[in-house]
Amino acid sequence: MSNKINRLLLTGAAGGLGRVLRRRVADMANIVRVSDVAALGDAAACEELMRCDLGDFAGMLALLDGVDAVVHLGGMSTDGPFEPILNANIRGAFNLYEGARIKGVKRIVFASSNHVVGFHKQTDRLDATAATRPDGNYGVSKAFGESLSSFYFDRYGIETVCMRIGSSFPRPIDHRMMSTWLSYDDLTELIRCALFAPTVGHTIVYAASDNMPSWWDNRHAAHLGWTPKDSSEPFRTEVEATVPRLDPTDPAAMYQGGQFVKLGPFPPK
Ligand code: NAI
Ligand code: 15L
Repeated sequence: MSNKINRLLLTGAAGGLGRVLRRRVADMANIVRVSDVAALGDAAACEELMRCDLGDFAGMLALLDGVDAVVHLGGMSTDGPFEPILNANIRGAFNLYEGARIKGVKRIVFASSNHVVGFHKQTDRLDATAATRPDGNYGVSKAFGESLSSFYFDRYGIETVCMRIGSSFPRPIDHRMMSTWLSYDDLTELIRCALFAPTVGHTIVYAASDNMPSWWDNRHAAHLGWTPKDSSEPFRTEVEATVPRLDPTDPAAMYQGGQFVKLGPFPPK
């Protein structure tokens, strides 16, 4: 990839990260096509707005028309009943990759999640070869997206960087986030690396700032050239003084997925 994309599609642009990244990806492309099923507000000078449900294949084909690369944030972002996750995350991922194949899109940056490996212990240190151990319907749907993107690379050469995002919020607010926090600046630079590294193939990267203790090892993503600059450490005193510690036998304290490992079941209605 050169140093500016012509048309970049940002899905999930009305969400928490989408609203932050809309401004931050503006210097990465000549045109940013911003999309969501929800309202998107006013278009900035470089933006095209397109409302679309990720589960609608015809809508997806229109969304991908003329697009060179995608930052895919759209979808259900927490655990819950299967149907909405099926539509947004599973059918939505299929529509995106099949649409990308048809429309000739060459690279996708996929917002995966730490919940793909949520049932590994917090004492484990994982690299990209670790077995997936999803902690709910949501984690399973993100594992599907990772698997689908691997297939579309091997079969059709569409490159993907799967960002297993930890917790990307303004600041870490609990003990678990001391390990999982990802600052907005580090996320922005990871997306830049994922879009512009010469070759990414199919890469899995743990998207966390330079936190201690670290649960994740990015040796297999070194070719991205991404080095997180921020750390949860400056927030430690405040978190330790204000947030009670969980009992160490609480599954939320034992497993990387935290409270997600205790959610559900979600029986069909
Ligand atoms: P969010 O829930 O605030 O935003 C997701 C957006 O996707 C929303 O604007 C929603 O309207 C849109 N969406 C949902 N279903 C849709 C559908 N069927 N069609 C079109 N759009 C749909 O989530 P957030 O925090 O901004 O996260 C963005 C992405 O990053 C998500 O995919 C999430 O799973 C992933 N992620 C975020 C983490 C974080 O710490 N914020 C951690 C790990 C992963
Ligand atoms: C996620 O995957 C969610 O999208 C986000 O809302 C947080 O819950 C995050 O994981 C986390 O694990 O902190």
